[in-house]
Amino acid sequence: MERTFIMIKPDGLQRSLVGEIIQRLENKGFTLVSLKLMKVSRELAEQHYDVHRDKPFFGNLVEFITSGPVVASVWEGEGVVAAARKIIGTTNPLNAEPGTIRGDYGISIGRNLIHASDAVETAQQEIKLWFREEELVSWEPSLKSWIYE
Ligand code: D4T
Repeated sequence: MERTFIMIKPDGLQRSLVGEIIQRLENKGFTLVSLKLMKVSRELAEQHYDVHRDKPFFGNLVEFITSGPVVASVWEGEGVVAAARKIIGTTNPLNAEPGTIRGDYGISIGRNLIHASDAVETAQQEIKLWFREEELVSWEPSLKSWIYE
């Protein structure tokens, strides 16, 4: 089973969208493997966004992510990495399709509510960066046979 890393950013918390966002992922049928509310250190933020280190928006991005608490989570399911990106919508919320999280709730690219890993390999690296092995809980949802054929 594939796993992905999903983080609700400080704007998602300030706007009271934590429950709504988690609900959408649960409704789809994905399984929650770990969940924590945390204040992100500058070191972790810089490591997480390392690929963007040379971009002009890097400073603001790190400031933003460290500005308030985030909700970090790990989700499991068939094709969860790509599917979660679809549920979330394109990076710029103004262009994101209605029905996606960013499409329904966002306007600015710097306030796009949520992060999800962009590939299976990235997901593995991000889960390792944000969670200790013992924080990941493997469990078998009893509804599984009603979600998967
Ligand atoms: P994240 O990583 O937050 O899930 O977003 P995406 O995967 O959809 O988009 P990304 O990596 O290209 O961008 C990371 C993060 O930077 C912010 N950003 C991005 C920004 O503030 N200005 C910009 O011009 C871009 C491209 C938004 C998401």
